[in-house]
Amino acid sequence: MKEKVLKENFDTIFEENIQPYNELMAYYKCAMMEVETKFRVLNEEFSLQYDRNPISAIKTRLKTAKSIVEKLHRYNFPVNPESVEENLNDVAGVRVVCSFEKDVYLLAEALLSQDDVELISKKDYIKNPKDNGYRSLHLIVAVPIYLVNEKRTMRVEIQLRTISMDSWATLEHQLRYKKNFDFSEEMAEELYICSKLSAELDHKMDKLRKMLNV
Ligand code: 0O2
Repeated sequence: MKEKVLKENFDTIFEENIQPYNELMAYYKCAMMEVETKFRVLNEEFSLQYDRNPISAIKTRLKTAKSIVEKLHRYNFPVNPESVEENLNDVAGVRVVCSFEKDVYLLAEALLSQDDVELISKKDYIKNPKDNGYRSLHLIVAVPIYLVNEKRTMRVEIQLRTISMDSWATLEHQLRYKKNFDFSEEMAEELYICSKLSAELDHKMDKLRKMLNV
């Protein structure tokens, strides 16, 4: 039954509302590109200032229609393009992998100080890691995109993390996916210990950064 309802809504979003849905996805893609460019510009400027790159990698992703529909269902929101825009913050995602923990905060601050970037919400899982050990700085921002005849404001989810936070999260995600969310207590404990080691690595690398004054 649940499968059937999901499929019907999936068809609705795809077949009856294909045009507005496609348009909305194009707007999210533009917003994602805007945010990515802002980070690339900051990286250029910072690399001149500090003679090193604060950004190691930038990854972008648009949520698939399937996971959009699943999320709307999970929170009992209506399944239509208006509801996507009103209720979901993470359709467009930008992940910024930084060299050092300090860079995470420098970049977040620099982005948020731009007058066309509005902060909607912030979750600091670096200062307050999740119970499983997950660390990252999450921002939801609203940015303008300029179309031929209008200006629209779109929300983008930004995840900023260090290389070591990123490798922990990537591997944890892979393992969780394989185990279908069902970690034994022992495995969860091992992963937690790994996250502590990853935090220690960040702190040691940061000490070296400070010693070199970069
Ligand atoms: P994907 O495919 O990366 O997008 P919700 O968005 O409803 O799940 P909330 O509280 O708004 O809930 O989300 P939160 O905690 O800010 O984090 C959402 C995203 O952060 C996740 O997106 C992951 O990308 C990442 N994340 C959060 N917790 C963990 C974790 O424990 N391990 C890993 N590896 N990543 C995490 P999605 O939608 O799950 O997936």
